[in-house]
Amino acid sequence: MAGEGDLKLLGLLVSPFVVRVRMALQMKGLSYDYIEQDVFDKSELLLASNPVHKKVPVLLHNGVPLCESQIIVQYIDEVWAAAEEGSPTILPAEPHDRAVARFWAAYVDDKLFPAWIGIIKAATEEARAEKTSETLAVLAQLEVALAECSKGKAFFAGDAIGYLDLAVGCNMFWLEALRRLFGVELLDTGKTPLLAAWAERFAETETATKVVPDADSAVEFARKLAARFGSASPAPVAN
Ligand SMILES: N[C@@H](CCC(=O)N[C@@H](CS)C(=O)NCC(=O)O)C(=O)O
Repeated sequence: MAGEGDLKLLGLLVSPFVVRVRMALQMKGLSYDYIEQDVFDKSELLLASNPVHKKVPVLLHNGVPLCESQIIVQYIDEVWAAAEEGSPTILPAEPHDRAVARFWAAYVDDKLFPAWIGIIKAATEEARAEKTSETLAVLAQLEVALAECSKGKAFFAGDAIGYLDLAVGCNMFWLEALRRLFGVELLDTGKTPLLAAWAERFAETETATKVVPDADSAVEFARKLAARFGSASPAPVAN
């Protein structure tokens, strides 16, 4: 697409936060240079671009860094708002719907990510079971949010994916990785039928198929993380 200026994304392929931003860039049809980072040995560019948190993603727009995935997605949506014909909007048009989408996206980052990453980092099987229950409780809450936000349509945002779909959806390949690693069934068609069906539809969207990495790469990264955190050994891998 013409006119976007120079875009560079500092990322980590398996980071849900990076996947979120890549999905937003994909939705807007923006091209960018992707620069993979080693989060265990941070580059000078990353440290200089995100001196406060020192985390990925960082979007460099004409050399100016933007940090925090939700803020970056909102920035992308604002800067390239209907800039090109046919480019979708990511946040809802109505202020109340925008506020609700932001509320649940904040909930996802506050509750869902810490719960499922805790399954990997758990030092004991008891701690892992606790984090599994915590993840299931958050997903049950998101089942209610999906029913309310979608109003019976296919996605949180309605007929097409939007802000909250990206916020939740970027975590889904990790839930599959956790199933393969620990045998935990987190997306249960019995317990959260709407969310399970939504996750299948989301995975089939062009945005997800173009951007979301394979769960195997998350499995591999999780093994590295578990070794670093001295976590309890993973159960035999379930395929
Ligand atoms: N709230 C941040 C979270 C970003 C984040 O946690 N990134 C991780 C990778 S998934 C990272 O860079 N970790 C490096 C570190 O913690 O030192 C966002 O939404 O962008």
